[in-house]
Amino acid sequence: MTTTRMRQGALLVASVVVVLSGLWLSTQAFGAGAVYATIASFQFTPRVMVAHPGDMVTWTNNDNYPHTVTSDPSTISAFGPNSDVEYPNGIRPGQSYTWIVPVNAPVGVTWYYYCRFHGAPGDGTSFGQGMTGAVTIQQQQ
Ligand SMILES: [Cu+2]
Repeated sequence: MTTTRMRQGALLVASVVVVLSGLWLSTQAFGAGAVYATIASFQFTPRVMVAHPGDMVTWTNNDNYPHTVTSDPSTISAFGPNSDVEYPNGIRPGQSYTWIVPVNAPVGVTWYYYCRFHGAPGDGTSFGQGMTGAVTIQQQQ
């Protein structure tokens, strides 16, 4: 291979990298991020998640019992996670529930949630009792 060809090859690789990172950036700007949590041993892990407007937040039940992801009562709860919409009898073992953060979700807001079988709601600004978790909305980077 001549030096010229090697230079051309390197240029091609560099171009592909630039295009790919551009795609990645536009995907991020579009808000197609994904955040994951698991449910096991009557706990949400991680208990506190950080997401951005437009992100998909998915909980997967790896436990042996059904659980729910139920927003605490508050002014923002109507737009928060509510697994009953998809699974009225709870998220069964092996099932996943996905909530999409509203694209107009206020940055800095925290959705507190609980499992209505094994927990109790807080006042919308703090954890309730038993199985509880929270999703905090941060600014898109
Ligand atoms: Cu539960």
